[in-house]
Amino acid sequence: MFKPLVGVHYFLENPLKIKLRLLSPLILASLISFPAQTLMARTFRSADVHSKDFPTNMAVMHMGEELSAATGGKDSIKVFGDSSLGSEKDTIEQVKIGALDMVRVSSAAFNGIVPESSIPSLPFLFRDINHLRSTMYGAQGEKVLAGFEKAGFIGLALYESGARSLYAKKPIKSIADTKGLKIRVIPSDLMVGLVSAMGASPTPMPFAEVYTGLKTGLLDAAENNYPSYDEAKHFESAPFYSETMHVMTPEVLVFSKKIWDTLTPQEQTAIRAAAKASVPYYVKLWEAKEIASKDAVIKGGAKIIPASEIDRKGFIAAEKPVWDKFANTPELKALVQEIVNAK
Ligand code: BDP
Repeated sequence: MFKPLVGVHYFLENPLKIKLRLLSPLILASLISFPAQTLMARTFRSADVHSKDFPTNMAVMHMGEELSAATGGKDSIKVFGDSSLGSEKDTIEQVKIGALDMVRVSSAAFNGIVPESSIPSLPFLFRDINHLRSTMYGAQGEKVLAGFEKAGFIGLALYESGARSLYAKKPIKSIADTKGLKIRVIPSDLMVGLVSAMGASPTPMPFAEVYTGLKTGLLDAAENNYPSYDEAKHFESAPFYSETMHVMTPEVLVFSKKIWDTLTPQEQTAIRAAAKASVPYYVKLWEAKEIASKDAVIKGGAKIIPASEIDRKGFIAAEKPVWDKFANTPELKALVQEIVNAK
């Protein structure tokens, strides 16, 4: 039987290391005596749980092209999708210690690390997608991103992720229908609190494990937007998608502060600009993906319970305590108020 060489993957995924190995000790020594960033081409590695053709990854690849153009080919980005570098929690830890350059995750994955990241995850905060866009792509989004620096991350961009809704093995129309259900959540205190407030039983676990969790019956339900429900084939075992639209948690793209501090100011500016340029590119892809995924899950056998059949008021009332628990400082409360007041 064919046995893959252990080293092959390593080399394929570490082009910089290969290049270093090919250099003679003499050249290597002379390189080390110069500031590395002025000499070496750099390929920043970025992780994601989604597949290569998902809008988040296409946006980061687009950012890589912009960055490469801005730096005359010196800096570029390589995306590692499909949780190949680990769960969101694992990859955040790698970015923190500088073992990985970048990661794109749900901002909920940062809730326990960056208090500001909890604000856009407050249940029923945004009235609709335009409310999210006018705030998260504006001044309030910048405040959320600025919060990452204290925790050792450079917040580069937020990307909308539509609304997350509950899906289960039975239709859910009101809070009474969630009682006692084992519902998977992103590992985050806020998401645990959100599902507990429904009277259900939250089960935090990484995205890549949810498919099996639903299939084996370890989970009764989960919650996500149409594109993730479609991509991960969760509709196969949880075919009732109830448009509760309880949260509009955005995605976040972050850079390792440890590595950032070794870059030149010009590189930092180019990275920030390329990240910002990827947002409108992403939004177009995302809008098309939401429509295509809704069609795909219906074709795959999912039954949609539309928003008009959901007792939204009942859910909103139950979720009020979550706001008080997570918007728990004067600064965070002020940020919530700014968002609520925004057009
Ligand atoms: C998706 C996000 C992804 C999360 C996933 C989840 O794009 O970052 O990992 O939800 O539920 O919508 O874990």
